[in-house]
Amino acid sequence: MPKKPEKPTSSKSVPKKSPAKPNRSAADAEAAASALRCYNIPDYRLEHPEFSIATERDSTTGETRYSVEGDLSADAPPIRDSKYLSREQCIEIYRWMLLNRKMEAVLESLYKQSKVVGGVYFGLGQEGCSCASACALQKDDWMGPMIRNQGALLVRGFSPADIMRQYMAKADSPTFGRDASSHFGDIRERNVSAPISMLGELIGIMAGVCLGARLQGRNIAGLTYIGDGGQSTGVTYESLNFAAVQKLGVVLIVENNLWGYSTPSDMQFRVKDLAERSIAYGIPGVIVDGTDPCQVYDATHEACERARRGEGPTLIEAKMMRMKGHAIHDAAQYVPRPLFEYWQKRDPIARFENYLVHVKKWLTRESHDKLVSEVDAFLEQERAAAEASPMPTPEEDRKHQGVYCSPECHEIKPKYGTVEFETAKTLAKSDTNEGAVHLK
Ligand SMILES: Cc1ncc(C[n+]2csc(CCOP(=O)(O)OP(=O)(O)O)c2C)c(N)n1
Repeated sequence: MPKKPEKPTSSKSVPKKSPAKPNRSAADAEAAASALRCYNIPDYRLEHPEFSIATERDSTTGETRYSVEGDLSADAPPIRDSKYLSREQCIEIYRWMLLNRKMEAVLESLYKQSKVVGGVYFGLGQEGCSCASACALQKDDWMGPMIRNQGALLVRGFSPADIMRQYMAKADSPTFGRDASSHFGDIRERNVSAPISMLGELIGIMAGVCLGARLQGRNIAGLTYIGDGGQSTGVTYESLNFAAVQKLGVVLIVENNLWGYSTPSDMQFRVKDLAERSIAYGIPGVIVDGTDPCQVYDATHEACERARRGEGPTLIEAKMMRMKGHAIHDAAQYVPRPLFEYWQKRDPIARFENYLVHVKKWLTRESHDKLVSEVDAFLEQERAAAEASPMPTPEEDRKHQGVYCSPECHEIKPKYGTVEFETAKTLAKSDTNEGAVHLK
């Protein structure tokens, strides 16, 4: 039976409230706002830090300075046990994280030796998020990494030498020396779209990839990432809304690393948690500690499973801290030092090492140190190979036909066969897929 509409409340029946206190504290205002909020977002974190960045402008110099307001004294939380990861998988993720961090240290030293063409971007402090999320993908899924997700590129099958060659613009780098930094992918074998500089564009690409797979009769997960700054772009909204409406398997990790270049996240958005934005898209959202690989893996795994079941996108907010500047040229002097110290205690690699060696005892000190030496030795080989690679020559470069190639240059075959559209006639007779109808 339909519910009887409720009577509108007359203004007379509204109980009289005492007038709002002037100058109520920020905490009172926050509590009042929370009381109005009527949705809950699952939050896997084991701590809920409460601090914010205050902005001061120096009236004489006009310079902007930031300071932290709130309590930064808490010890780091433990790693949360994964619901899905085995001992071997945890050790594997740890190995990827080490490789990610140590490879970036090599890139920094190559840059300092003037061997890098252009800048270097780092994911320091974000390795757990990049590596654990990429580990949740299956072979048929897709990934659209951003510039800080070099760990995800490693997991998806690029070698450290590929990434080093790319930064050094070598002839045998993934883009043959045309692009420095990580603007490369592999749409044939590894299902990786290249990062796109225009922030937010990758979300639409991943939605399109998922739609393409749907039209060919399968649902896949399309994992991509966006920063706390980048998620403010219009294309982020448009793309995720499209994915939500079409139930496409986009898994969007919003890497809330507290800074978008030199702008603190407190100056970028008014919501408390960026995962709240999922409510407006009508999709599930979840908050994880981005420095805890088990939380990141579990949330991404669950989102990918939903995606593969055709249930649509998920927004995962991973909270963490960008532990270096935007790129190597940026000393991040605008970041208040206590904030670095707070997040240093939450270093994902140190905490995961402690978890594996001391909490779970899945690695002994010896087996841990052996793993670290193996990563070091592997990276040394990769560095030597990348440095030995030749620089491109004009003759060699011509073979690659320039930046824009003509249609006959090389064939891109449809990944899953040709798309079969339903016509209006056949549609009437058969169960057809909704995407194909829309395209007609
Ligand atoms: C649409 C668009 N606007 C501006 C830029 C310039 N830009 C490049 S990176 C960046 C900051 C991004 O910050 P965030 O999204 O938080 O990612 P983070 O660097 O912190 O990982 C900006 C503004 C861009 N690339 N694209």
